[in-house]
Amino acid sequence: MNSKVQAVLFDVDGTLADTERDGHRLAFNAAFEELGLDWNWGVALYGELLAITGGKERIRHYMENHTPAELGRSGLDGWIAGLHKVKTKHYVSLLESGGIPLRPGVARLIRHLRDANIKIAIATTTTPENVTALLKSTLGEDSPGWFEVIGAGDIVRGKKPEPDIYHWVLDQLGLPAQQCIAIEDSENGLRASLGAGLDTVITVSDYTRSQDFSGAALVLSDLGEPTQPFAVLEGNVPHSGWVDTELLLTLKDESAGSCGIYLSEKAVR
Ligand code: XBP
Ligand code: MG
Repeated sequence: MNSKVQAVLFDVDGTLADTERDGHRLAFNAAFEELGLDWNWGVALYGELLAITGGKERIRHYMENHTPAELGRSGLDGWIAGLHKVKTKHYVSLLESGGIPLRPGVARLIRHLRDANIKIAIATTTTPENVTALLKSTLGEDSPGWFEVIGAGDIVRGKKPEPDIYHWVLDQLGLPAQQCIAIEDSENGLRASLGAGLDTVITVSDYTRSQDFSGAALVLSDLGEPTQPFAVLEGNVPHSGWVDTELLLTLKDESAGSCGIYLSEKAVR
């Protein structure tokens, strides 16, 4: 065992599952409809809006840029919070209907980390209920309890790309960043994890593929499966394969003094 890797911190949206285009976006639109708003966020517009992390912050940003007259509503903060609550209701029910699967390699990696007694944690911008619903619908009722720490939503003041949520999770874990690894899918997420000093593996998603991932330890298509190896988009990996427990345990190479990722013998067989 490598004592230098004590925990893996997972982002949620885009990393555990492709939740944005056919999940959050649809839930926002359903909430707009329920409240009688004639707003509709198409796929391309939503891609632009993703630059703003956090649903409430995204709604406000949309209003500032597309419906500025609406900003004059009295009790604007409360109104946005109410709209966002309706959105969360729709999103959770979409997840509960089994609408969104985990990305390749996610369930397998989580299982391997647990088997290896490496702690797992969540560091996300999304609302806590969304995390619980996604985990339960994909990994089972008891799966939220597998995570040592779940850091989500408004628990910190600054959402990604601010590093606050990663600092909070590390603090709760009682571990230094040097002993942990983050897995992210977006530039905002990477800025946050790097800001907290975490070596970070990126698995790109459709909305994030062309973003700037400089500073990442490795950029992959996904975590890979034995039957569906990852593609390496940036960084040095001796062979294509899949991220597994042993691979992550060797992520930090003390002798190199920098971050490296290697395929274990098991992984390349
Ligand atoms: C992604 C986000 C979230 C979701 C929407 O978070 O920015 O805002 O798009 O969720 P991450 P809420 O990649 O950090 O998981 O509406 O609940 O904010
Ligand atoms: Mg993400």
